[in-house]
Amino acid sequence: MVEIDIGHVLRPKEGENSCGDSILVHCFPQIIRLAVIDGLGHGPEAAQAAAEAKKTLTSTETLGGQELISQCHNKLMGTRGAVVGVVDLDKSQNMWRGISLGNISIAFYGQEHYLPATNGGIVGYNLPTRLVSWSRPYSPGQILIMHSDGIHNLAGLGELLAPTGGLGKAQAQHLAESIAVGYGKIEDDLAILVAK
Ligand SMILES: [Mn+2]
Repeated sequence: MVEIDIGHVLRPKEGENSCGDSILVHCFPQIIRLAVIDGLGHGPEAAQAAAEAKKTLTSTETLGGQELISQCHNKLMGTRGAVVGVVDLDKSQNMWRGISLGNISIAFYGQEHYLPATNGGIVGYNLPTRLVSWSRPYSPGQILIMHSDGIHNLAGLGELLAPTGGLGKAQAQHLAESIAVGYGKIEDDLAILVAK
């Protein structure tokens, strides 16, 4: 049985009340959908684009990959647009499936380091004609980290998160908070999601 521990941190840039970044954790019957969204720019209009993307991502379990992103793209037209990273954990098949556009980082740490392929483009603004998605078997011990560009490059994190590293055994929420404090940019909205 798949059991994952999820933690996340979301906060606006300094001096802003509404956050243009957004985080989604949604349990469908078969899949757990995780997403990090960065609405373009900052403030209420960015937040509105992110909210629209979040609404679409929770509206369908059966659509995935390119079709799901295309649906988001249609719904976000007329908004600021957003960059989006979506990862589904399929509990019946023990598989991760993901797709991402733009500046959303997705990486697996733990026993092995894996960086899924990503795509260019902005949801609601310009979508590549062909989008690359990926899949990967689920196994205990994996640490999935997804974040917006409100987090600096996580160089060196792999060693800390290795089974023998200092943070490898930490709870997901503790990891998300430690990374937000250590690597977050105060001049940008910030979203980080950790699943392990
Ligand atoms: Mn940003």
